[in-house]
Amino acid sequence: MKGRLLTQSPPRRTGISLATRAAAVGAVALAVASLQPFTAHADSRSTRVVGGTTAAQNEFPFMVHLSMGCGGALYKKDVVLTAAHCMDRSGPNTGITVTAGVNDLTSSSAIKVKSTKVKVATGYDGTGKDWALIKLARPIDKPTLKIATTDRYNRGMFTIAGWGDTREGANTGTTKLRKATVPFVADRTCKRHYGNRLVSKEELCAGWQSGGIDTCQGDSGGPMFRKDDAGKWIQVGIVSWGDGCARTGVPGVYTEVSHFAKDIARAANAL
Ligand code: 4AZ
Repeated sequence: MKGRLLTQSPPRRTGISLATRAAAVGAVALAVASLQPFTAHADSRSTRVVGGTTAAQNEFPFMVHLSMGCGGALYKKDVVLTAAHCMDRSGPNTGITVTAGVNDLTSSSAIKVKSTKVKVATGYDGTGKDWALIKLARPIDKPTLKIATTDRYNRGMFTIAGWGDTREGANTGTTKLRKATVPFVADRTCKRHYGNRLVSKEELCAGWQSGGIDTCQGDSGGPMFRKDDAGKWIQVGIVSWGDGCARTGVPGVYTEVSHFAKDIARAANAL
């Protein structure tokens, strides 16, 4: 068991929900309040926020669940991109079971594949650089999720998905994959709450000023994504941390994937 959201506080983080939680399965908090973005997003709210709904089967076919209670996304057919804080260390690792191909983790049609190796971001120490790759024992025949290689998609509305808690402190996770929509929050705005705990070059924030919709414990490692200009899903974030879940004025913090895109590509080729 590992992970900031699961069992341990990382060095220098003081986030409440990161503190001392027992293992739980990921999810999306969805107490739906009156939604307001931190900055004007005009009409987006009624039409795009579907906060806290169950995802449709095959809606996010790149989405995977990890046995220690984290999420992830298929970066290659045999490589999962997740959060460093969900992993113990780099090296051989046959102890992770990756579940794919289903919304319902209890489904008998779930594809389950073991890990063979883990690569944690070089220099990861609990602050920033929260990404890791898992090599799988065999490829999974599902679509991969491409990652953002420039910052052009670090804006707008994002989809979050996971099997984590549906409210802060629940510690249960969910059996069925849930999804929600959250708007980008600028670093400067995010720092109103987090101050210099936010590593702004390496992290990006998302959430509604009014709270109510967010990732939560057990969603860690899962992707935050949006459509690119061609209408294809593209990953912009990795669920990383936050102070609690879905609190008013407290965005979720995500690894800024575009900042690490080259490192991730290199590491995947070397896995
Ligand atoms: C966690 O503990 C966690 N609200 C994940 C995301 C957020 C907070 C906590 C963001 O895994």
